[in-house]
Amino acid sequence: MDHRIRHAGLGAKVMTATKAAELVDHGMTIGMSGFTGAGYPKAVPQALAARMVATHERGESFRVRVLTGASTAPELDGALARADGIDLRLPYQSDPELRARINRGEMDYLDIHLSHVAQYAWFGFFGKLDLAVVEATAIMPDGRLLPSSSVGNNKTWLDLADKVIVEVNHWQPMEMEGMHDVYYGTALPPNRKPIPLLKPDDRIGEPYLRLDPDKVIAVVETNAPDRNSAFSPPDDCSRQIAGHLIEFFRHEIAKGRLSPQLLPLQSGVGNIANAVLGGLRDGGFKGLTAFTEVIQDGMLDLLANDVLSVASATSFSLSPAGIERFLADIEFFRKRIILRTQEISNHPELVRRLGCIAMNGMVEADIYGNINSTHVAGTSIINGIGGSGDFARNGFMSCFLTPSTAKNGAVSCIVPMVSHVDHTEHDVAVVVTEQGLADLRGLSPRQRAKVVIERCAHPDYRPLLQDYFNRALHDSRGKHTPHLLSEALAWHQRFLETGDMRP
Ligand code: 0RQ
Repeated sequence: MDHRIRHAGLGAKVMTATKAAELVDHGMTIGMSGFTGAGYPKAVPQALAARMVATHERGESFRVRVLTGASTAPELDGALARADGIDLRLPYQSDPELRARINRGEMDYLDIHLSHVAQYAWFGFFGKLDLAVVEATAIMPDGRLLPSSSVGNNKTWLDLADKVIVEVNHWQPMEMEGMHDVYYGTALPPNRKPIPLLKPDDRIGEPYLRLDPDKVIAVVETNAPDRNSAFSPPDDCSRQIAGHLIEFFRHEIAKGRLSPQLLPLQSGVGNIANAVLGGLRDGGFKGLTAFTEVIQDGMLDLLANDVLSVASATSFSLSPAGIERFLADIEFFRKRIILRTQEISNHPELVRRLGCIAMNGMVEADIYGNINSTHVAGTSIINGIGGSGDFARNGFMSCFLTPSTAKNGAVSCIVPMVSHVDHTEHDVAVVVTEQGLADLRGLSPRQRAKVVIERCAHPDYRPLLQDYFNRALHDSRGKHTPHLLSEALAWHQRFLETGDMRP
């Protein structure tokens, strides 16, 4: 028996992905592993997609409902979307093929807070979970799973599903053993108890996922890397955004509102987030912690340089260079990284208790501080809200970051009214662009509009925003949040009609 499948009964269930995919039926609701391109099943979804295509060619339907942790990769979301095999998908996604189908209205997509997914599944809000397809690094002698590069919602899928397919991926390093912390103390209302986590590095659970071996209908072996998307080095704009934020942190330390160790950091994905992390390193910060969702390259760097002492998350999202670095020093990183279920990594109770500093990208902000993180022109989704809302509402302070313009200047990311709201004005403390930083704490709507326009808008759009605001101050019927309703969304309409927000 292979050393990674140490349970005799489960060793007897090893089969090919094609055979395993034959056990999946049309109409099933399936919980799959995977979070930001890490730890997703690599073989069964592709075999399933092939079956779907063949079934559709016979004129029969074959579609399933797919629940994951967050985004996956071409082998899962891409393959199933191309096969027209997804009826409903939730939550966060980032696959171009899947996104195109969602935006053409060919399938349903449910964009919900990442911390809500597990509890909604337990509440029964998604119906019965027929099947779990979960990647693991190994199967332990007692049948428990050594998780792989993400934990996500795997605990919930394994507990709730009627049947389970395990993919054991030989590419995932065995040295990750001991890095995970799976908490089994969550109960349902009204029987919930406080979660006993007081510091980002507290371990409150077990390093393995429990699994009832009798539910397992197939074990499939793979040897395939995670998505591992490359990062481009931070550009000037990202570095300027990072610079404004770090200057602001220093100001807050000087004012005594933050200590030199700041508070546990939550950092979104992407190049701006990486630039902020790089800025903290270059700025001489030490002894910081992270309580976040995703460990990306910048976090490894901070851990290696002792800027960060510990990082708690639910998943990796590393570039090929980041993976090499992680593997080369895995003993070091295992002591400093804790991977938890996403209901714990993003838990509102913990985010509030620890006082996380939330830093996330956005699509656009309006002059009053409402944030759109997900939609272009109000109707086409990009990725989804992810965990940004879990941290924005509950953290110590919520910062949203974006270049001031998009599409080569044809779009202003500061607008009179956002075309879609993910984070309301009540959840937003700080807005940052390369132009500057708007500190919205304690400001009324009219005060906020003034600083957002002055500090964050691009000079091409600043006079237009100022003109809108001045006229709204004069002509708006209500003067608390002044708007010209017939004009508030006109910039988006102009972009749709002319490809440019400027008149
Ligand atoms: O599209 O590539 O076609 O040109 O949006 O924008 O500038 O590459 O920025 O990669 O940081 O993503 C909000 C999408 C930003 C991300 C978002 C277009 C732009 C480009 C991407 P193109 P950039 P980023 C942790 C927390 C929500 C989830 C979250 C996100 C594309 O940060 O998904 O925060 N956030 N999770 O051209 C039209 C505008 C635009 C615009 C940008 N105003 N109008 N298009 N774009 N601004 C992670 C998890 O939760 C898992």
